[in-house]
Amino acid sequence: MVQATAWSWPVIFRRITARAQAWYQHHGWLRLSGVFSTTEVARWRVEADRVCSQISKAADRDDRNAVVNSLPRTDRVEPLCDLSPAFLQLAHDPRILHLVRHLIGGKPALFKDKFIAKPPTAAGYATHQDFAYWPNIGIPPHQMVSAVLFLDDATPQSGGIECLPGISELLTPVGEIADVDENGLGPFEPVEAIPGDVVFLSTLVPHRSGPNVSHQPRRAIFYTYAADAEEGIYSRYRELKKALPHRPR
Ligand SMILES: O=C(O)CCC(=O)C(=O)O
Repeated sequence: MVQATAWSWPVIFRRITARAQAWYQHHGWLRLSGVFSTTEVARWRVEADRVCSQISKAADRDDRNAVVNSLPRTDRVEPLCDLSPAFLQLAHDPRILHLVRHLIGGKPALFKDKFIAKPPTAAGYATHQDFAYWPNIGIPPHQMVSAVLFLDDATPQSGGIECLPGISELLTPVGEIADVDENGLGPFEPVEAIPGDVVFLSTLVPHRSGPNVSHQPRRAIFYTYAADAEEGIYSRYRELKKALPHRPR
């Protein structure tokens, strides 16, 4: 069942309401329902399958599966847009850019792009704040946001994301790429979503997800944007990421 904590967002462009903005500021996450149509989502599923079959043959597969500070994950493709003109176009879809602009102010520039397939049995993610994973990027945390576009139902069973609301600072030492010690923290809010929904995650919201114990995949595309960023921020992050620690298999 999908929670009531979602704002519907008709296809006609509209500002995010003041209430929804206030929710985002306080909770660090926001779900907008019905941003994309079922037809659009159906096309993304086909495209995601194509990208995944291409990546399984690609020479750079290991780099794209690498996760900073963690074991690689074969169900993850990063970067994504260079493999798919459709997903590059989607990253610049006026609906997304319009919403992002309202949340972070300033002109959104794409900073990071990835696809997570999360098929049945795939593991979850430990509690972390994304900002801790981007040391030395030089952009204040409130000027960045991630938009998560769901291709499938995200539920507690399928490995949906859970967020800890009300946190506006790093819970780990500055400059250290570390996950959050969740002892004593809580409660987390499950962020359920259906295909076509977009969930925005602030860079400081502590979040985690469980394994996918359902029989369906929980596919999602993650685009991260920075407001009024310098030209070349996307390539600068890619260079930075190469130098960050990855755990060997
Ligand atoms: O897709 C998930 O289950 C969580 C992924 C996540 O939190 C991340 O990549 O930062």
